[in-house]
Amino acid sequence: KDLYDSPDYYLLDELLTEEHKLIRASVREWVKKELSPVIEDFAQRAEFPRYLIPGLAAIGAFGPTIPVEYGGAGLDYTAYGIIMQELERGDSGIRSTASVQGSLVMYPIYAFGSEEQKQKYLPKLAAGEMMGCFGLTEPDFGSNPGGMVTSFKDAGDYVVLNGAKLWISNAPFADIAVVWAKNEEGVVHGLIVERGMEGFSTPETHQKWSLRASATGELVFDQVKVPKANILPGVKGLKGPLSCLNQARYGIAWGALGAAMDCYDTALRYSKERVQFDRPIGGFQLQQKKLAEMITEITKGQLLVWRLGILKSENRATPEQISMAKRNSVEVALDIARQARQMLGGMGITGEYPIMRHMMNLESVVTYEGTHDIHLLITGMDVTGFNAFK
Ligand code: TGC
Ligand code: FAD
Repeated sequence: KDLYDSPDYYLLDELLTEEHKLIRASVREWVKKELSPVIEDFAQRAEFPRYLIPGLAAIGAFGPTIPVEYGGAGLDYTAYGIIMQELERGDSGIRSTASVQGSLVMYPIYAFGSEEQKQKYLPKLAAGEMMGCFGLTEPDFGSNPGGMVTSFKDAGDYVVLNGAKLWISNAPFADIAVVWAKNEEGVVHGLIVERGMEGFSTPETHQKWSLRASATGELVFDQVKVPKANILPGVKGLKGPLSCLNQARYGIAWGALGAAMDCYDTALRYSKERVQFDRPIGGFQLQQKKLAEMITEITKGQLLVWRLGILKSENRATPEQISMAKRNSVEVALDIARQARQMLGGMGITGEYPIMRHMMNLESVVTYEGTHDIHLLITGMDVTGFNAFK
């Protein structure tokens, strides 16, 4: 069996189009040839493999649902999900880079930008000639972004931006940042801040045990003059950044299952090869229980995201449905990573196998884009009508 086949216990391939399968094959091939051979070393060294950016662009990982006229591929959301799944089978950090670029930078420019902004940024972002990051979280406002203190003041042709963002994926190398900040009336707006603007810096965050092959940093704004032409005209209020999160959370719902599949495939293979007490460990009931539960949860998750993809392509997916899928997939993936790691015994803690890396990565995935708890509260509020956040 090919190492890169995905589990398909319920014959879900029959629900995909030929185009979906072709896209999957090409991303899978890229991951197999370009990413998997090097990712462990980059993760161990805590370095982002920047040289892979043109390859990611070439397989259409940046903004696949953005229309062709702006450099995207105009694909449906199932295709987008499949791309994220295959990338995260390789590494959550690399999927993060693609999520941020497509869902959190290209999407807001496409959905809320002026025609000039779309023409100026989108084709370059799609081609990976320009990289972006998304600044919402602040040191004192993570789950509660509405409390943000980063703000800007009107100064004629430009605004003056002050404040700081923390935990920003791609920040250390990004050419532009889509930053969410409050105006003098306390209303949230999106601004495109460009590297090189005076007073704008992006210090890197070090010593992460998770997403080590992804670059994370801060965005610091000290009296940055941002031209008014860089403000996204099409949205105001917290729904601006939150609607970008719907896009990225959707991709993570598929992506985390990719990490889960890689852990499952690895543990399954190992269970057939590793002999203890004169038989393959896969013959012991305790190990079979783990594998049986893994494939059950992967299959349930696949069905959930497949249906969500259809709803999303029809513009009918609610943010609450997306929250449920993001939360479920990441929980499933983390549980599978932990079980799979145990199945490999001592080998499970080494970089010889991808499981421990996935497991550590998933600790970020369960936290960013809305924590596990926040998504539970979103579902809780949806079904009861009571807001338990505040
Ligand atoms: P609330 O009063 O509920 O809502 C404010 C306005 O926003 C609207 N809204 C949404 N719109 C679109 N999509 C959604 N998912 C939306 N959720 C809410 C809402 O209708 C309202 O609109 P309007 O017109 O009435 O003003 O806001 P709240 O302050 O009570 O917060 C709600 C809460 C807690 C659910 C929200 O703040 C939240 O989701 N918090 C989690 C924060 C989060 O997810 N941060 C992620 C940062 S980015 C990131 O992690 C990138 S990782 C990238 C990577 O590497 O992959
Ligand atoms: P907090 O909000 O302080 O939460 C701490 C704990 O309290 C959590 O367990 C949370 O679930 C719980 N909690 C909070 N509120 C409630 C409540 N009402 N009820 C019950 N429990 C609650 N952000 C960006 O803007 N852009 C990025 O590119 C980005 N990339 C990231 C990359 C990495 C590697 C990481 C780790 C984070 C990234 N983030 C990014 C930030 C991420 O979105 C936040 O970490 C996340 O939203 C949680 O915020 P916080 O860390 O401040 O935790």
